[in-house]
Amino acid sequence: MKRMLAISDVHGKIEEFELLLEKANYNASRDQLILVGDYVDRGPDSRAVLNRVIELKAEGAIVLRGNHDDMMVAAYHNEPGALARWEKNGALYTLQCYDSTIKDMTMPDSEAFHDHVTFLENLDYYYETDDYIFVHAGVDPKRTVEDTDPYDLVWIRDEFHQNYSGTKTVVFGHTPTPMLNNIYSDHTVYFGENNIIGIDGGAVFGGQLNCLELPSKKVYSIKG
Ligand SMILES: [Mn+2]
Repeated sequence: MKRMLAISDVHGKIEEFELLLEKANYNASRDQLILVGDYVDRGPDSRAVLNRVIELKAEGAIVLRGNHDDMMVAAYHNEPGALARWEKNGALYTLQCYDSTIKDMTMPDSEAFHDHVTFLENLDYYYETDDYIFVHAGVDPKRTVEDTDPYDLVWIRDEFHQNYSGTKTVVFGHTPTPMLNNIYSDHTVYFGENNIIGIDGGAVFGGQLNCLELPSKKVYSIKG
């Protein structure tokens, strides 16, 4: 049986991402890598992360969407309010990876940017196996994952964390684990009693990038 390796919320941290794949000894022919969204914003090189994620997908990784990825797609298509919302969430660093002269929220006139948006908008929101659901933020606890609004799949927090009661284990990112562990300095993976596993170690906020190995529940991590 293949190892499953789940990583979330890379947020432009290309160096830490590469180190983590190495530390977990990731091998595309032996392992199933599952990336749980939020490749862009806040960190130093979202463009490099997306280039790497595109390669990893071509080699067999399952690549899911996060709320930051969704915000980038919505801003590109000039949806109402999307630009202001994305700006508040660290977008300027992302835009400057494509055009270093950008000082406001101008969309880069760049083929790479266009290609990356196209890549992101074609990603799935969740991946389900017999035992697990992988999703960026969580599921609506009153619904099945397939009936959960995509908005909730990438944004939900407490309602899911507190009320999920399904039999499949949900592996998610989005909410940094200090908030789940209820200890400000604890960036380790959160194993909830209600079959939920939070893996976002808040690397971009001075925490760590985590990789959860399944079914062993072993964790690899790199300091952010
Ligand atoms: Mn997120």
